[in-house]
Amino acid sequence: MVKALKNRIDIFKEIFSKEGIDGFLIASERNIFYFTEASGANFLFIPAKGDCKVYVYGVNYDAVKVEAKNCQIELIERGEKPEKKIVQQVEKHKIKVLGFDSLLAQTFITLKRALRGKAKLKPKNELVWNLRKIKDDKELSLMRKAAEITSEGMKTAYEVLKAGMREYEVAAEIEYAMRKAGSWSLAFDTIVASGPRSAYPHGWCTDRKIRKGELVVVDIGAVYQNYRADMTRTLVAGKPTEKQLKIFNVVREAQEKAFRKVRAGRKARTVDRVARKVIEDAGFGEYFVHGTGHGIGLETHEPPTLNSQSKDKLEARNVVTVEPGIYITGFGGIRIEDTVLVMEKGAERLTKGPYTLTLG
Ligand SMILES: [Mn+2]
Repeated sequence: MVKALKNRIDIFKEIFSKEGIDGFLIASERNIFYFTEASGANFLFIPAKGDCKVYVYGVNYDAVKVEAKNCQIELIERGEKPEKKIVQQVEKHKIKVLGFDSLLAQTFITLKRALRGKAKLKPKNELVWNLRKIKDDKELSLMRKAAEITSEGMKTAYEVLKAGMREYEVAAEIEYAMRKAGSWSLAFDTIVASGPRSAYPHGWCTDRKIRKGELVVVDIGAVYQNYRADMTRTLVAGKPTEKQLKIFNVVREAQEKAFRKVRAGRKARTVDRVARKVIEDAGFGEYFVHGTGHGIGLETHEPPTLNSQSKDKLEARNVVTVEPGIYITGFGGIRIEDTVLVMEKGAERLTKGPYTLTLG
C-alpha cells in the first residue's frame, strides 16, 4: 500500500469506518504530527465524513498554523476546556462511536462525563499503529538520513574514545558530530556506559573516567525531520581481553543471524528466538535480559516488538532494531544494535559501522 502524505487522514477515515467508528480523537502529539505534519498540537478530531480540526494552545498556535496540513486549526483559549470543544464536534457530526488513540485518565473522565452517553468512547490505538508502522517513501528517506547521521556519530565514538576520558566527554564529541551532520535533536539521552556500568542495558552517561581495557557501551540516536535512528556499538579503550572478545563474538553472531532472519512475513518472535539461541548455546542465556528489538520511526520505541512474547508479524517497510546483548554484573556488558529496514525478501541495515571492539 502506498500512502502519500496528503492521504494519510483519508486512508485512516476508511480504516476506522470499517470498525464501526464514525469519529476519531487523536491526542498523541506524534500521531497528530503523522496526520497533519504539525508539532505541538494537543488534539486532532477526525470525523468519518467532513473536515478535521486540530486544537492547540496559544504557545504553539502560530507554529501549528504554519505547519498543519489537511485540517482546520482552532485555538484553545486560556481557561477553556478542550473536551468541551470536542463534545461540540461530536454533536455536530452526530457521532455515535468515538475512537481514540490514548488519553490521559483525566481527559477520558472529563470527556465521558461531558458526552453524557451521546457517544461511546472506544480505545483503538492499534489502528493508528497499523498505519504508522508501514513507512512510506518519504519516511524511509528521512529515516535513512537519520541513520546516516547516527552512523557518523558512531564513527566519531571510535575515533575519540580513549582511556582517561570521562563518559560525558565521549558523549559530547558524538553529539557534536551528529549535530554538525544535521541532527535536529537526540532520539534519547546518549548512552556512554563504561566498565561495570556497561552491564546496565540503559546505562546513560556520567562523569566516570574510562579506564584502559574497559568495555564501553555506546548507544546513540540522531533525529532528522522528526524521524529517528538507534544504534549501539561496544568499544574497548585499549586492547580487549580474551573473555571480552569471546563474549563480543557471541553477540556479533547473534546480531548477524537475527538480522538474516528479518524479512516480511516473519514472526517477530522468530527473530528474537534466533538471537537468543546463539547466546543460550554459548552459555550466556541468563545475561540477555531484554528483547531483540523494536520498531522505530517518529518515536524511538514503536511497534512491532521483537521479543519472545511478541505476536507481531514483520511487514515490508517496517523499520526495526536488532540489538542482542549480554550483561554480566561486575564484569560489564556488550550490545550491538542496528536500525534495519524490513523488505519482502530480507532486510537492509540503515545504520552502518564497524563490528569490532576497537578501531584497527
Ligand atoms: Mn534500541
